[in-house]
Amino acid sequence: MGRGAIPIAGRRRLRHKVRMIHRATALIALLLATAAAAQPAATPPAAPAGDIPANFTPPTEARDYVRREVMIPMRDGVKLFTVIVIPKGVTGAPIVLTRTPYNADKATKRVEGPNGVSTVGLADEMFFRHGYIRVVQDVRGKHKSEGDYVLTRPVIGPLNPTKVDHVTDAWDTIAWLVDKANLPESNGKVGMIGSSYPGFTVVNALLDPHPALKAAVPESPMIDGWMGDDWFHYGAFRLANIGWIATQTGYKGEGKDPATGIYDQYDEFRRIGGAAEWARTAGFDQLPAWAKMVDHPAYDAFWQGQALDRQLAARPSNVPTLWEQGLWDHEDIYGGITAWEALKARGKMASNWLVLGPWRHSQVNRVGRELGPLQWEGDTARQFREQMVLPFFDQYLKDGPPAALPAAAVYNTGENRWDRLKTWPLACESGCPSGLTPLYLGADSSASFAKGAAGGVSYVSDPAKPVPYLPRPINFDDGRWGDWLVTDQRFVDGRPDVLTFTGPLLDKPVRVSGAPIAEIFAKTTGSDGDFVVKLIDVYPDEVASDPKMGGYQLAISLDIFRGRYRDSFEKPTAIPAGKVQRYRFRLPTVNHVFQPGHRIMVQVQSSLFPVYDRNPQSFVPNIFLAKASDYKPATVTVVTGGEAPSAVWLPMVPVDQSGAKVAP
Ligand code: PG9
Repeated sequence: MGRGAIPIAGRRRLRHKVRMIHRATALIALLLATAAAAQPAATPPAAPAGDIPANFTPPTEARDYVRREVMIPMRDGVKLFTVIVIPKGVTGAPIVLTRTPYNADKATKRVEGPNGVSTVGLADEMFFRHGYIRVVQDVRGKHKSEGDYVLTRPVIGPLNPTKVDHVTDAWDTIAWLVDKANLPESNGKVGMIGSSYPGFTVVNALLDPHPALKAAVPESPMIDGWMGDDWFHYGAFRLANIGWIATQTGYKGEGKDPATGIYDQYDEFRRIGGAAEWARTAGFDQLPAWAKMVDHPAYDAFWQGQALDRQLAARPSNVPTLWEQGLWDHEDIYGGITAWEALKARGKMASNWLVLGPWRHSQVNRVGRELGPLQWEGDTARQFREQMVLPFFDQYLKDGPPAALPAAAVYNTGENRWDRLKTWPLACESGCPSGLTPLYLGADSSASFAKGAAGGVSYVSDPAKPVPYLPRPINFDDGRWGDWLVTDQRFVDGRPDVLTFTGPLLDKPVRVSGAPIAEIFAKTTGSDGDFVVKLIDVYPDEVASDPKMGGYQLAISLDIFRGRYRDSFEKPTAIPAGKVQRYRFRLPTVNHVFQPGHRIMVQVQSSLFPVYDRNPQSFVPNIFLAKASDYKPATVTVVTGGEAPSAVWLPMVPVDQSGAKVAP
């Protein structure tokens, strides 16, 4: 037996031991495997996934509407983001289209719930209820639309060398919408509606309307940015809108107001010279739209070429159009009525109607029961939407019964009711039932229908202390912007730089219906200057039904005129020092009754700040670029009576010339 040899009995014992060891090992392995199966694998912890899914979509099954988002191709290949909201199950339905720079997605997604009326919002509620397809589109270059954005893009021509404008974009959009392959639910008829900028896009569509555009409702449309809408009034620049240029053109999507770190904007703008200085500090040198503004302070070809009333007169359409304008529209008080008048002058009254309501800017799309302290007979905005717009669209888009609208439905702000008029205005310089009646300003601070002896009243207008448009502090976002035109003017009555002319206590009603004309004869020690004229209804000392109205000075019409444009809007000239000049301008339209116990008042001043920029009162070629040292006090004398009788020419009409009521 060699080294290490084991005897047989020993080998058996050994084999037995080895078997026992194998069995034990297998048993341990089995136990370990069982234990392992019962325990989770010890893998490294996963990275947290977060609670927000990539796409959370609210359920849509319960919706009573279908919402589609489409990109509609324009003729140059650019695609415009368009939302289509369809009441579920409709067929053969008319389309109501709005083209906006204010975010189509948001406008059609107010609430993402089951009810279409809440999704489209208050102004569109009636369209939804009455089975209209609602379409809202982002204009080119804004929000989700492709292409370049140009602020209030002019029509193709000298100011727009491209092949597209809002006229072609509206045409291409309508062509796409009425193609059954794209929108089988439609009846092929389109109406357009929109307020302010979206009103401007409606008016553009009328310049070369697609045949399927059957009706249009431009609400407070921006028509002439220089003459009396958003940018200037008769040459005075509206600082109130300067920030909007950055919100609108500084960003493709939602914009932000420039923040300057000063709450009281009276101080903010008073600390600088011309608006260009402010704009520089706000970064506006990056904004082409601002550069254009600064390059065109006067009513030159740039502004004339964009004025849509001129465009409409040159190519009037036959599309039935219902024009809306607020009587206290604090942004676009000029355009709607001026456009309507341009079409009237072209003999287009059979297809154009006018509605003038007691509203601030765009209030037609909200609640219209009141404006500032003034209360109306019911919700006048709703009356407009449901009793005027809806029957109008029903007639032209659904072959409904005639809407039976009067030529002009004008709210009577003195008697608190709608006047339904066959003709408008009831008094004007020529071609109206009545002419204008001068209300003379007197050297004794009177306002009288009798001309007084020659005289004058003077005040010092100091650009260092401009007349505020609201009690200070003033911030355009302080909630008072929308109602400022109806602010009680007593807060400036008595200032040494505000002239107040007051008429006698009225013993019978005085009705005014049309546009008053301010005719101020004045001299100044400066070489430029502004004139602000307010036509005011002074309430009785006590008003039992509404005590806070006791003595209220309600401006029923007011505007500003930049003196350098007295002879020509296109070519401003310096005012010869000390020489009487005439400043004649039309004030915003009124339809009012001064009641017995009230008084008629006129106020004249030389600034309205900071809604409007200050006039340096020394002539400079471009007021945007004026330096702080250019701003100088001037003594202004308003000449009264005699050969140069300053007056406000009133569109006075007999009191019984009102029409029947529109049912509330
Ligand atoms: N008033 C605004 C605006 C319109 C057009 C140009 C500039 C401003 C608006 O409310 O849309």
